[in-house]
Amino acid sequence: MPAKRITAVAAGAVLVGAFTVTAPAEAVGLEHAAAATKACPSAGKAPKLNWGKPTFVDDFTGSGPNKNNWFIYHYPKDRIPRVREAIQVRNGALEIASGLRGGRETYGGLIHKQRIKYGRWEVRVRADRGAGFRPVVLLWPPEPIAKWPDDGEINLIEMHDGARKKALHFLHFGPNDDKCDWLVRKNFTRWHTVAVDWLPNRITFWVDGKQTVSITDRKYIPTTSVMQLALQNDPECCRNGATPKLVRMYVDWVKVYRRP
Ligand SMILES: [Ca+2]
Repeated sequence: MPAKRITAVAAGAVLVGAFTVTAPAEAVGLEHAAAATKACPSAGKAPKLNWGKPTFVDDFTGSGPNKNNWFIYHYPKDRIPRVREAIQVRNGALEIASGLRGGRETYGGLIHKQRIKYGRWEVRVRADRGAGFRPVVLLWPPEPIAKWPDDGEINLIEMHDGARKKALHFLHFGPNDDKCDWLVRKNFTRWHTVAVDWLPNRITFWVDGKQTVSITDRKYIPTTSVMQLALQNDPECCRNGATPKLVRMYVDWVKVYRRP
């Protein structure tokens, strides 16, 4: 994921990427815009687990996210301005509409309030085409109780490609921000279900019910903090003439499972 993502949780200022809300960032550097950093070795197929029933499900009905479950970012004065106006629920799906409001670029995101260590997260997601915007589904270690990048970050999917023809699974871990990513070639203007199983000895990514990659190298597996699911439509370099005023990311549903 790009190194300068800023967000917040109910607990207060938090850092997503490299900077906190309370300590505003320097330049927006959007690394890994196109190429894989490193493809960490896959450990082969993960054994099948029985995750049982989800401990949390949101089908996004009604007119807005349930605020008992979700914290909506609203930091209009930040260098990367995130605004609650970007968020709505419509036609049975969450929409995060990032783009031009009042002549400036604005972004949207929200984070699930449940903090879990190990589990499975499934998210049905798609996005509009639009260079300049990177819809992301990720697990984030909550500050101030956790520290980035030391406590890691697990990106189920990062849609870095404005054409939405490909996207990335992405891991960050350790004080040196070690990372690896894997390309997923799918048309993300259509619905896809992305998932991750996060266990102390293995991380497995899934797309549409099929394993895409599974790793067992402990170097890349966060083990030191709880995580929260975040849904964000983030900045990416750069808007072009074909980018619509607002670029939407859609989430049909979310399911969370505890470690069996
Ligand atoms: Ca739905």
